[in-house]
Amino acid sequence: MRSIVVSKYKKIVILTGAGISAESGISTFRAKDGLWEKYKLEDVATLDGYKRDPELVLDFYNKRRQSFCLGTSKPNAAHYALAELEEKFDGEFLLVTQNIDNLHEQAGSKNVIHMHGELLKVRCAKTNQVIPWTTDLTSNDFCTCCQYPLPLRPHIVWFGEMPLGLDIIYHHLAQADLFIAIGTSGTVYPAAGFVEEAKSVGAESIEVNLEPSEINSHFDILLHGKASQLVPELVK
Ligand code: BJW
Repeated sequence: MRSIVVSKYKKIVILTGAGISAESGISTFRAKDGLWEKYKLEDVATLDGYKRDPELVLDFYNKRRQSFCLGTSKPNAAHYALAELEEKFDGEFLLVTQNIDNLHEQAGSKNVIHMHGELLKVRCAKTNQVIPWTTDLTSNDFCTCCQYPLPLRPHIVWFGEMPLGLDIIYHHLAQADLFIAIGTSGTVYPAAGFVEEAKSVGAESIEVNLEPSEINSHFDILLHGKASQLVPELVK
């Protein structure tokens, strides 16, 4: 496989999804043995689900916080290759991840937007004040920013909620000359629409995924296989 000539580009936007962390031992969502086979999406990834059964939702995120961020999950070669690319690239570089783990940061990436939130943060349901958080979250944990404290909720973007950092993301997409999507099925919007935004301003687009995504026809170049092998080869 030929690698990209990085010096050809001035503004790179990279989008990552669950597939980039799969080889670090983190389950994806839509695989046969993925998270949505074990949990009902509407129970654990919606505000209604959280209101119905907060304990179930807190437990879902507590377990994942312990194992992905504070446990044995470590970045793989794809995470490290993106951190090295950012380090050596002279132009503007933005890494947008849909993942809530911190493996990009552990690998050394700097300019990262977690558009679906982060496991290592919680927020006040009333003021949206965000607080770093490393322990289990319980329904007895209250924020201290309100006059009448409310329970803290996971800092996660559930279905029907507005993803984070969209202004910055669309600003970068509007100027991008290279867009790469890695390890994402292309089923969840608005992230699945980013490739069309980038293409509309003439950016080159590359998909790196185990299999063709739902939106593969929008990409100029398709690379199908494991991220840990393809990403280091692509950006070396
Ligand atoms: C490998 C690999 C290896 C494996 N190497 N690859 C109808 C039409 C359009 C939109 C909507 C609609 N109805 C509702 C909507 C909106 C909705 C939506 O998109 N729904 C769809 C299901 C249709 N979206 C929202 O509600 C979002 N908010 C929103 O739209 O706000 C309004 C708005 C309006 C206008 C502009 C902007 C905004 C919020 C979405 C929140 C998503 N939340 C979740 C859960 C929270 C986080 C968590 O608990 O972890 O985020 S859902 C889940 O899916 C998670 C992920 O970030 C997200 C994406 O999944 P991802 O990363 O693609 O994972 P998979 O498993 O699907 O795919 C992994 C891929 O990797 C596979 O293809 C594998 O092959 C591959 N792979 N191993 C390389 N080793």
